[in-house]
Amino acid sequence: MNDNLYELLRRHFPADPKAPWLVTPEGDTRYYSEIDDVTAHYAGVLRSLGLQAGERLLAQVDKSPEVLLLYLATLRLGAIFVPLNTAYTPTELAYFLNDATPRIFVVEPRNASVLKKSASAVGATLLTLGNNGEGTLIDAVAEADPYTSVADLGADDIASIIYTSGTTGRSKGAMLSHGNLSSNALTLIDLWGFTENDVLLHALPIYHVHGLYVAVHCAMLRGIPMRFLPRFDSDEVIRQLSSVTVMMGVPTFYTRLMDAPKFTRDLCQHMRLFISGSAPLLAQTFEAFFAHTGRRILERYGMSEASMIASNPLEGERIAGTVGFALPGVTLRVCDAEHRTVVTGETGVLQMRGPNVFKGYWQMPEKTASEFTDDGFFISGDMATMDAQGRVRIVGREKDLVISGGLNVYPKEIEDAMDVFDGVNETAVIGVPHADLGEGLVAVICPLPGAVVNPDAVIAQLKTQLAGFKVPRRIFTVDSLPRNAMGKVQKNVLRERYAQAFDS
Ligand code: MLC
Repeated sequence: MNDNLYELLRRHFPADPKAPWLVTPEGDTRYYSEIDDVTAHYAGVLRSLGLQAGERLLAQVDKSPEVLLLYLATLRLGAIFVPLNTAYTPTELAYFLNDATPRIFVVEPRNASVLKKSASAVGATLLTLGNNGEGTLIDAVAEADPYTSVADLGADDIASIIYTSGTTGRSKGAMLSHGNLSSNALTLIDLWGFTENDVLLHALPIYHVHGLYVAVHCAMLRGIPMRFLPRFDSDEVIRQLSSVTVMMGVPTFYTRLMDAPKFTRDLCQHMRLFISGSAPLLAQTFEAFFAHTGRRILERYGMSEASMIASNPLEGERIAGTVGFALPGVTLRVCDAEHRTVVTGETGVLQMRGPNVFKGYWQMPEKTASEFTDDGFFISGDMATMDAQGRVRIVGREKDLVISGGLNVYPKEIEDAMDVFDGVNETAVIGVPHADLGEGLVAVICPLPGAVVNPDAVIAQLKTQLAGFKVPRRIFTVDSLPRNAMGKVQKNVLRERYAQAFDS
């Protein structure tokens, strides 16, 4: 049997040639019946450029139907798709290029001249793909011989690498196999009760597991249409809502919708399901949404290393502040530092095992080994409790991590960048409550004696190096950072001190 995920998806394409796959707000409709032919042509182009099974295709491109076709073509060839956040700067991209050593790098036409040199430095062929379907990739399609087969793969072959920031400041590439992705998607379509009558609202970015895998695979395995928005925009979501039955989003989507005057209870009555993930859904958001719409958001829990892990039930009680139960086939346990399961209800580190759990970090065998227990459980780094029924509550993080608008940010990366700025002695970056983003980034800077640090200049300098979502929105200067007896910076003290930083 061929375990290529493309083959699984293709088996579920509807027989009706007019079954829509994607519909954009401009009314551009793509059909399931077109996918096989178009991806054969895309795959033909990629193959003619030398892309082989197991090699990487790196893509930093705006969301468009063509990007999904490129993803599917890469799967089809058996190559590895590596999507990157469009906010990454050339400095950040240089790291990903060196680490992933792709055969092909696909970029927006507007970025091609800047990135050409760094692509050729690692031997990658640069292709362009614009969000209006223009670029050298598309130009080449007309010439290419289509690749009409589907590479024969095993379940453990790698389909994709998703980069996650790391506690050491260095991004790690989580390797997800065809088996990881298919098992997860097959579980979710049943768990969340997808039927042929559903229509999915897709407003998420497609460079992370949430928008690319969870949303797209669920829709495609049921052969249902997606209303495909280039980005989240409350007005556009409200316009589309009457045409859809399921929405997936991060908590920010739900708070922004409630802030929009046109978002009414009536608009939501036909909706089958609102799903939230990627960041904690505050109990107050869950309650407010219920009061506003009469609908209880279904909160689920996941991460790049394991896609979806736990979910509140479709039928049965959805409890605010919990992420529900382990997905079928996934084993969860809450453990102490020695990896022993703690007493029911006590706090420990959440560990997991199952067909969804990734194959390790790209070219980091030691790091991979240190994140798995001897009996094969992945150590998530999230602190959790589990009740006697198996219901999980995430109560904190073992890692120094901030989640802003559904995007993970590791403070160490930003601290490392600022520590070498002129006049800076040391820095600490923290996340504090932010009404829109859940957590907002705050930097606390301790200047060198006699030096003056200008917050605006720090922000401007950071923006040249780091993606915008990693740049702190507030900067405070202090004479010294609070430390404990061991000399470690007490971030909890700083989080308390600056808890109101975004109140006004
Ligand atoms: C954008 N900005 C952010 C930000 N997104 N700042 C902090 N946190 C974020 N998440 C900044 C930009 O740099 C810019 O700054 C300004 O905000 C406006 O940019 P924008 O692009 O117009 O922002 P907006 O469209 O409002 O985007 C916000 C958002 C978006 C929340 C809608 O970030 C989003 O779609 N997030 C979803 C992320 C996601 O899919 N996560 C899944 C990860 S998978 P400036 O200074 O230039 O103005 C995962 C596993 C799992 O976690 O379980 O799902």
